[in-house]
Amino acid sequence: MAEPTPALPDRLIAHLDMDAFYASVELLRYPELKGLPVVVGGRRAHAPQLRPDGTREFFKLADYTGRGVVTTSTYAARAFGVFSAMGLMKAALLAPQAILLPADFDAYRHYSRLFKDAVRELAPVIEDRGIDEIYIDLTDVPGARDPVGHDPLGGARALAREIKNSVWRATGLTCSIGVTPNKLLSKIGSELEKPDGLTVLTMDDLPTRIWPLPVRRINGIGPKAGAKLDSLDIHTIGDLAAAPPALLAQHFGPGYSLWLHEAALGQDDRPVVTYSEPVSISRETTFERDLHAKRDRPELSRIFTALCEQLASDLQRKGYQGRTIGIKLRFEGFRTVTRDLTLELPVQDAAAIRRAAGLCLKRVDLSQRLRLLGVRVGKLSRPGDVDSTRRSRSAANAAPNGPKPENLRLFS
Ligand code: DCP
Ligand code: MG
Repeated sequence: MAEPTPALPDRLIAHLDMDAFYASVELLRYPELKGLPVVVGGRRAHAPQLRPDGTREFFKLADYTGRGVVTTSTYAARAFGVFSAMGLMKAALLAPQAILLPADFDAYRHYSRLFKDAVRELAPVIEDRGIDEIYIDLTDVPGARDPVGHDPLGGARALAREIKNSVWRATGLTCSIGVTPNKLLSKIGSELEKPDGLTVLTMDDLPTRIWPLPVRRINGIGPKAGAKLDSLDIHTIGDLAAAPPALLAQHFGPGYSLWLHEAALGQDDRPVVTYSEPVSISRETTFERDLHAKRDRPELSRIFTALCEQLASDLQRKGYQGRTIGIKLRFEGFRTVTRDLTLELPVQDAAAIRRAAGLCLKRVDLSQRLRLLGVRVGKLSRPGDVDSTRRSRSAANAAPNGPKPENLRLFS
């Protein structure tokens, strides 16, 4: 009698996430920084200067003053405790010798496209999850379900290794991949052996690899739910799997509690969605110092206009227009306020966005000083075809200041 072969899961889903993405792209340009603590998050003024002898002088984190935050850091910087979203001045205390670099989003978008194209050549069913991560459905990729020797997942493992090599050849960058029966577990899996990791898990690995992890590792358990679970003495995913469903239902409501329970058991049947439209596109900025709506009006107005212009160029580059224009304000003391309004017709140009966002601004009490301003465009659509693009362009030309206020419909 032949030995029973362990059953292959119905699906083989991969999650791929680039390692220290922005920082790694910077290292391609400045290879002399390899292995050093490097932080991305500065402004243009922090760009390296070329010395007469051709070498570069980099900006040391110790010399930073201001209120910027770490966008990302190399693993060498993370060893000092410097992570995304930390204030740069706090980071400077932990790693004063670290090099600070400004972000260059055009470069990151370029490498994002390169790595996704490289993966697509090997495995076409890809869900784009942002600049540095994708889900890949490997189920129907030839060879993915072939055993290698006694390893039923050998084919999947080999394919994932091939994807990593291909990303490296296309970009010079490393990534980490998790391969499991579903998106939920793969997202957790890709983090387990970062950087340059490859983690292949089956349901049998749940108790040893997943259950010991903190509940927050589940994508969908945010800070609020995490704190609530902590207060219920549910700390690990295993604790969550063992929690009485009635207790969860009592604290989280029927829908979310059911999802929590299933997530802890590693169940997730969401498909890999090959095409999805972004919900909204936004730009925001934290000021160097708090600004007051009246006293700092010219500066605020300049920043506001610049944000709207950047947003309009984002929309145009990505080929979107939007009907809902929103603003986000953060006041001293961190209170955050948003307002939006929905226009009758979608817009794409800076003047129209500025005008609508200006109306939103009028609905906020601006007596407190501001530390952050953001502008968002939602209810996105694509300007139908070439003709409709042309029509909307010529309409914009006819009325260079965008739609007249009476054409704006307010929904509060
Ligand atoms: N990013 C950001 N703001 C954050 C976190 C991240 O702008 N609070 C940006 C910078 C990152 C990129 O998004 O380079 C990808 O985010 P990740 O969470 O995947 O972080 P990294 O790729 O930098 O590191 P890791 O190796 O942990 O994936
Ligand atoms: Mg990443």
